[in-house]
Amino acid sequence: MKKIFLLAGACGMLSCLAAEPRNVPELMTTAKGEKVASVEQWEKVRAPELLATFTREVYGRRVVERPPQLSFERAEPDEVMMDGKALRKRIRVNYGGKYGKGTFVFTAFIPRQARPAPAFVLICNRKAADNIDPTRARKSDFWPAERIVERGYAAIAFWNGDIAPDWNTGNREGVFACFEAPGARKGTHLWGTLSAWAWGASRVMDWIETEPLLDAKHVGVVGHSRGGKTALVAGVYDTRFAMSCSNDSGCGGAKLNHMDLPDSEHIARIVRVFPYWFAQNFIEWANLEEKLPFDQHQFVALLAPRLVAIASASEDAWAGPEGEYWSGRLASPAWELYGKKGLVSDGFPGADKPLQEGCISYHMRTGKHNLTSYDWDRYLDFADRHGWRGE
Ligand code: GTR
Repeated sequence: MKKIFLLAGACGMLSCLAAEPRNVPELMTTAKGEKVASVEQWEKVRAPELLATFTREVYGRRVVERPPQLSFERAEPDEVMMDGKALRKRIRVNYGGKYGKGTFVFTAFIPRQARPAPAFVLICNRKAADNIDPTRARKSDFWPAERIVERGYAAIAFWNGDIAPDWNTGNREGVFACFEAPGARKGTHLWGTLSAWAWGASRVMDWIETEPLLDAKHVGVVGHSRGGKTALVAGVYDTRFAMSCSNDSGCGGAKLNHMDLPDSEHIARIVRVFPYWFAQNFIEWANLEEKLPFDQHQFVALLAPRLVAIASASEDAWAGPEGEYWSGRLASPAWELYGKKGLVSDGFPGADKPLQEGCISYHMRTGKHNLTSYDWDRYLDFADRHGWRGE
């Protein structure tokens, strides 16, 4: 792959090798070659064009959004927990389609306060019993639910594997099996598993809209790694999410493919190991990064004018921190169309120097590939900053 690097200032291990992306596909030029100069042109022409591209080439076409057969019930009685600070709800989502029925249970810890609480929905891609334990006997920094509640937000979580297993089942399991005829995927660009997990987050959102203790206008969706890719997908395909938090999402998430970051994951590798995460068309783009006519800054831009938080970790070269940062930078013109600021920054920041001035937050935490309370605190700060607690 051709390397066109610009050496930037020598500050910090990653930034002294900092590259600037080159030959990145245009964000603000339509397929017909017109410059996008208004919100109307963006919303009517350019954004739909990009959404169609990402649906066809990367994440796949969903065969269902909110299914007609959808209901919620209490999986367990509500319980006051966390020393009286939270009301726990365990909700079972039941859904059905032409080919079968599905169900999953999620947990919500809602702060006991007078006004409806803003919320964060975690798409948990790690072992549920250890990381999103509804009894709180096991606590994990991956989902610091007590801390989230203490800061005035509801902590909601579900396990991605309950929506669709994280392996290639064709369409024999999970949500796919309810809505697709057996064998229907051949030669199509139907949704991959990332899109299916994001669909699960939207069903949780369906419930949030029915729950008077929650403020459905201020709900963020959070995910780490494969979940971080999913959090972007969730926000792009469901505009009810007011914030998408994409933690260490890398290739297929926030990382720009056009940046040649040799230690990071590339398309050839991700589609070899995880072909089922994506539309089958994405496989064809292996080793063609330089020729890709689209890139992830355009996908991030589809979240405008809502809030986006992109996070990296300093020892997570596999996810490509600079590539994650740059998709935020290059997505920013979409926010500017709305008279807002995107990612306000004059260069790739060092570790633990969060950038939160505009509507795109970026931070790189010192440490390894992980979601920690440091990251959560940045997401909560960002929501506070935008008045989510109504103060
Ligand atoms: C890796 C994969 C990454 C990332 C990660 C994870 O194996 O290459 O794209 O998603 O898994 O989800 O932890």
